[in-house]
Amino acid sequence: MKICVIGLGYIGLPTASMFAKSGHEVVGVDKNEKIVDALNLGKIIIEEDCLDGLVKEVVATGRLRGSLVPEAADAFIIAVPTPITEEKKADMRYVVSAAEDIVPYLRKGNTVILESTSPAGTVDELLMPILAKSGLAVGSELYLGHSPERVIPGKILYELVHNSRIAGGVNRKSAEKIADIYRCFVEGEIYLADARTAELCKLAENTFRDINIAYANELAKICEKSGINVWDLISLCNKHPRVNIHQPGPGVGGHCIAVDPWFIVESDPGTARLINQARLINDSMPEYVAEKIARIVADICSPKITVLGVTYKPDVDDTRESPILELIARLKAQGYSVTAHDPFATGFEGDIYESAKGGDLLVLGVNHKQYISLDLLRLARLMRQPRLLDTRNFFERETAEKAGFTYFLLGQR
Ligand code: SAJ
Repeated sequence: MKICVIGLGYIGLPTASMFAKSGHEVVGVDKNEKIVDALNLGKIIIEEDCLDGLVKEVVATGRLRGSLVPEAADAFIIAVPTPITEEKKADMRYVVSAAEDIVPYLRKGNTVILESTSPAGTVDELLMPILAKSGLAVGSELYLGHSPERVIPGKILYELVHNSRIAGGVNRKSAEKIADIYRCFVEGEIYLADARTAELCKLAENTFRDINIAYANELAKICEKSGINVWDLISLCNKHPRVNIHQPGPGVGGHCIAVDPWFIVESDPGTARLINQARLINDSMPEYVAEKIARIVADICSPKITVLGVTYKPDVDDTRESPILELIARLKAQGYSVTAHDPFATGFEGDIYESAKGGDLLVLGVNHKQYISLDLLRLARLMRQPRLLDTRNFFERETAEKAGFTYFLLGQR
């Protein structure tokens, strides 16, 4: 089978590579020349576990190549971004453009699959009219549907294979065609559904996580007022066989959980009140942490702050919607001198010990694994006022205090 994957980002590229590894001929299409050129050299410009080796292998076999424009194929997979506008509405322009771009190449018997996370109704109301311009009857001559990705950055290749998947079609035949296409590498179950259910399913999964995290963040605020340690509280609550409260933190970032719930709110704002509130609670966290920092350094003249971690979560290079970047912007706006370090994010790789020298507060924003080996004793000695705010319950209070830090924890007074 020849498969054309439109969009070579965090989802499109791994998916294209898995199809190629399974023996299909795959053309990866992207408008970004840098991505296409790198791909044709067997290289990648994003960080994802084991992806570089896989891409190198499938490009070397000739099964995957990059192109700036689509080509005729048996199946087309659209995996382009669906960002959010300032007004918290889904920006569907990349999906529209990808769909328009493939119309001239569509042939009878082709399958078109939308993978990009999209508001419910996108396939039926947005894609179908565009693809119908091919002259093919959608559902009988052209199969169409939505099969959302569910993979977690950092473990994308493992989860592509092992997670279950939903194949949502505009009709049963389309859903079956979609399921058949993914079966070459998906070892999890593939469940058939209609396209609209598949679309909302993806949004509802990420919204579940957003609401759960909002609950944890709200508990953190309650605990800070009442002298309870929220991390101990949640850990004890989670001993209950039917309770699984997520972790609080400085906010929810990334291109999925911080965005997708808004797609539900957008389509039914009057009803989606809990979903809306959860988003607001999670979005309030950078400001909440900035206020806590202001209290911690209130007695220091011209405080110097070093932030550890700027990505949206640990051990990835992605800074999209990162709450830490927002926190840093707020701290700078408050007039503090702020430096930031991150081992993965471009432009933040400097020396932590150098940045902390003469500083007053270290803020652990992202719990990257490699921060475990930080020499806290050395850091404390280098600083003017060794204070540490841990937003992730990453360090042990006792260890930090022994090293000479005054330790502050998000979710505890
Ligand atoms: N976070 C918390 N507390 C937690 C868990 C996460 O504050 O207990 C924060 C993280 O620090 C991060 C944000 O939430 O800023 C999102 O991180 P994540 O690890 O929860 O999720 P993503 O965005 O990397 O991936 C999610 C996953 N969805 C679910 O787990 C329901 C993944 O399976 C989806 O495929 C992905 O979104 C996507 O592409 O939609």
